[in-house]
Amino acid sequence: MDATPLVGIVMGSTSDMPVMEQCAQQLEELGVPYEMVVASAHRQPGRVHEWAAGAADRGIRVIVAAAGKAAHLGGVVAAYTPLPVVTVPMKTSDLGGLDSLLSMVQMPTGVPVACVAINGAKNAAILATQILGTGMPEYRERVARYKAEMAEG
Ligand code: RP5
Repeated sequence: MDATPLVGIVMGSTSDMPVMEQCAQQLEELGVPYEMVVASAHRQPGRVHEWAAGAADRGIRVIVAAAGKAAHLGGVVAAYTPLPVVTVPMKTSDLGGLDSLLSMVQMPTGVPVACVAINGAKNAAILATQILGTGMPEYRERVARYKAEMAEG
């Protein structure tokens, strides 16, 4: 998409990409411009800092952060930005994603993140669009249309 990205998707590893492509696909279907990067909180903390700290100034309005195992990415991103952060816990081979889920939701007071289901990449896209819709009526309309289509079955 050519328009300035409104949603920033960040994930901890290229191994998260097959799941997070579903988030990108859903944003495309809703007509939301996005950018997508791989940056690990543990392996590339400097890259995460730079990306998250500059996101708001680049025009990003909502961040979606996906990671697995000791999934600190969403929390670290939230530490560096005033933007809302929606996290996606990745399903893992050892603990089924419960490790990712608990790592994400148990944030300390003062630094909240939202969290969707394990591998809930599509829902992260819809929630991000709903957040955009609070201030941008065209996105509220698109979510309303999406819900109406779901109701029709
Ligand atoms: C996390 O560790 C990533 O988000 C990924 O879900 C998990 C495994 O990463 P790889 O070892 O596949 O790179 O940081």
